[in-house]
Amino acid sequence: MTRFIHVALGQLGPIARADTRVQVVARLCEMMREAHACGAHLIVYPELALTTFFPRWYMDSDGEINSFFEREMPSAETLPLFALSRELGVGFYLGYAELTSENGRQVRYNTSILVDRGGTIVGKYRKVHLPGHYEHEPWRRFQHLEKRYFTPGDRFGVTEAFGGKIGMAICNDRRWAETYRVMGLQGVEMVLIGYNTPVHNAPAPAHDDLSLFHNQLSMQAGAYQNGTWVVGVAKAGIEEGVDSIGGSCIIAPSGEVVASCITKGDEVAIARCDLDFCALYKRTTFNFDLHRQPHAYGMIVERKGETLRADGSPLG
Ligand code: CDV
Repeated sequence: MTRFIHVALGQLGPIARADTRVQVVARLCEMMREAHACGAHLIVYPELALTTFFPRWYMDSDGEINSFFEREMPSAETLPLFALSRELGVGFYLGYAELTSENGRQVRYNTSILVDRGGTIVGKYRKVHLPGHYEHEPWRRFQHLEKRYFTPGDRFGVTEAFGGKIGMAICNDRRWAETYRVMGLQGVEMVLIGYNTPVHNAPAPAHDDLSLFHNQLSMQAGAYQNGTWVVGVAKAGIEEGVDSIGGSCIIAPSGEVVASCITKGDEVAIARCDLDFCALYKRTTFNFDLHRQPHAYGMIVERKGETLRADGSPLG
């Protein structure tokens, strides 16, 4: 039996600082309706899809910072998206800033959720690779304060949903081979990734002209080397004076792009993705059991209080 997911890219154009959650959710709902009309089962929205990309500003007051965060999901403002998901039978991936409490302390994460076709949250992921810096750096044209505003997540997992094994990552995660490989080792068949990537890279301006190329390069390599579909979705365009790349696309386990957005605004594009196509790569070129050589990679793992080599042998 062949397993297909009809996946829609739900690329967003800019969100202004003054835009309300209600306005943004209305845009997300409109795209979900369009995706449904095109036959989608799942729509993927970007990272931090409910607000402007606020880490570009230095803030000190908890009240101001927390105004960009969600205390619950669904919330009163996001409930219409969940209701529409249930009505249309379209699941979604949504990135947002999460404010929670752990041991009586407030903790902030850069989070994404996976919602099934019945409007129920079936997976949650917290961004592991947080880019940028902690303090105000006035030499930059704009700040990138993710390290200040977020605590890093601590794991990559795979959720059984939409008839397959679905993984999530967020923006900077897509540049790291480990992101795909850790989920690849769990048998992932589709990795969903939302991103906000300014064209200008302050610490490395020589890379500005390569920002779209590096986006594609990372995701195509991750797909091919792990025999998985990869769905990357941008918040694109000029937002509060900062230009961000588009380039949202769906990549097959062959590494080939099968659908992409062509604007830097709100745009839906769709592809029919055969999850069984992953097996062709997973059982041949990237048959991990047959061809990986973890003992040669110098990897060590912790298991039940013991430190072991990746092949399970004792370290000493
Ligand atoms: N939101 C991000 O994680 N952006 C980074 C930028 C700072 C390079 C990215 O990897 O696209």
